[in-house]
Amino acid sequence: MPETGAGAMAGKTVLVMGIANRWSLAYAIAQALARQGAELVLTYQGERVKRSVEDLGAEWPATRVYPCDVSQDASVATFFEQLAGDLHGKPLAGVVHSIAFANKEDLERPFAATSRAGFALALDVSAYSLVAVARHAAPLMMEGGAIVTLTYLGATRVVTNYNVMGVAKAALEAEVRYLASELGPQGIRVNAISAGPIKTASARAIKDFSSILDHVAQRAPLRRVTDPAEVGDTAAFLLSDAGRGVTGDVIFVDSGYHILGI
Ligand code: 0WD
Repeated sequence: MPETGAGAMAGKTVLVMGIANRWSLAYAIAQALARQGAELVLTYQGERVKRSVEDLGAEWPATRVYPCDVSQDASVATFFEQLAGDLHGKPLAGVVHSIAFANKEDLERPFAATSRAGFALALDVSAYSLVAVARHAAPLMMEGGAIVTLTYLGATRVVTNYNVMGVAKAALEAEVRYLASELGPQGIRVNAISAGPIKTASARAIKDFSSILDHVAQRAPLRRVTDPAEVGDTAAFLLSDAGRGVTGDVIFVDSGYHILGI
């Protein structure tokens, strides 16, 4: 059943990066955007997920799908060149960056054991990629718009086993502020959504992830874990005109868990 219709995003083109499968947060965001009438551009990392992203994209009419591996400068440059050509001068209104990666062993062993290479890889894919994407996307956002990335509480608090990914998310959140300051004069807003823990392929790489889910369900003010659709709706809000006054910020969509002390 196609989820399109006139809505807050009607006539707007939004790039969504980071769908791997139907459990991906990027997929929930794409669904929310499509429901509000956005035309979607999806990217996939490589051949491993190509089919799955193409199949998911086929649910929405006029969706364009391209490969883009954010760890490769040439892949990022080629993708944005192709996109610019295919849009024929139509502006890009929004970008969703929903991408992260760290070696599994770095999410299991003591943080102090993180290797130089593992640190560089996690920061490159999970944090630097937003800088590269914003640099290429901004010239296509001629009428302004919004960029949204995904972060987690582990950026500012110690979350067991989140380790180097917490450091990458801290860098990502700082990037949100620097990019918001730099791109604001062009009418481009930049924000992060700090999502509560959700069972996705990436999350399963974190050791003892299910005990984190149980803890949140028992303790969060709303006494439940985060539903991906809640993240989707908040992203759609930030990308729409309704979010026009919000930039450089981290919005928590986590059942309120982050307010808790003891
Ligand atoms: O609990 C969670 N699931 C939370 C996730 C809580 C708070 C934040 N997040 C964040 C993640 O850190 C990430 O930034 O949300 C974002 C999306 O993650 P996800 O939806 O939980 O996980 P997943 O479905 O795995 O999507 C992440 C995708 C990769 O998936 P796989 O499973 O194939 O590694 O990031 C993509 C890839 O599709 N990705 C890349 N894309 C382009 N180039 C690259 C790359 N080099 N590396 C990973």
